[in-house]
Amino acid sequence: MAKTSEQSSGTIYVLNGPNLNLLGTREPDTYGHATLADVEKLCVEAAAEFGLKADCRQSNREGELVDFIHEAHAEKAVGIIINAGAYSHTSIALHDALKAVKVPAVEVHISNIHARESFRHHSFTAMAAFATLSGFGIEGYRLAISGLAAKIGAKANAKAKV
Ligand code: CA2
Repeated sequence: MAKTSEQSSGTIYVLNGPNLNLLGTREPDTYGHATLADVEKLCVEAAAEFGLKADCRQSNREGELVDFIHEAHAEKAVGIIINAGAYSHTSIALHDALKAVKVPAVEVHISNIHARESFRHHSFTAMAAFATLSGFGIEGYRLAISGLAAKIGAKANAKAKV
């Protein structure tokens, strides 16, 4: 059967790292009031506008995030959106996993990491991503999905309200 513009033509893995399960519960001045569930809903809706699915995962463990990246490759995901939290600034393992799988990746940070402490200014995961977004709040995830869709040639469907 022919695929309609409303049907899914691929899956994006949306990976959130340590402590992002706490979103909406503290530090609202830095991270806002939205919860991780709100972020994941936003991602599912944003992906659907391009006929894509969002498979959202969160882990506080570096190795599990590496496993998710491998899984994205094994499952032939069309892209990865990753906010590796503090592991962005420390994890060569996540950098290497992203480089190894060659799935196009966008790094997102809710806060502007360059306007914060100097230890947040470098990101290993950014070096393995084709683009980064930092400081747009949770809207950064929607922008990242839109940018990824453009990169892979996924078109917004007719009903999209972008
Ligand atoms: O701005 C971002 O998205 C960060 O990735 C968030 C990380 C931080 O280590 C990065 O430098 C920038 C921290 C995530 C912790 O999230 C919390 C959310 C609410 C309350 C406490 C922590």
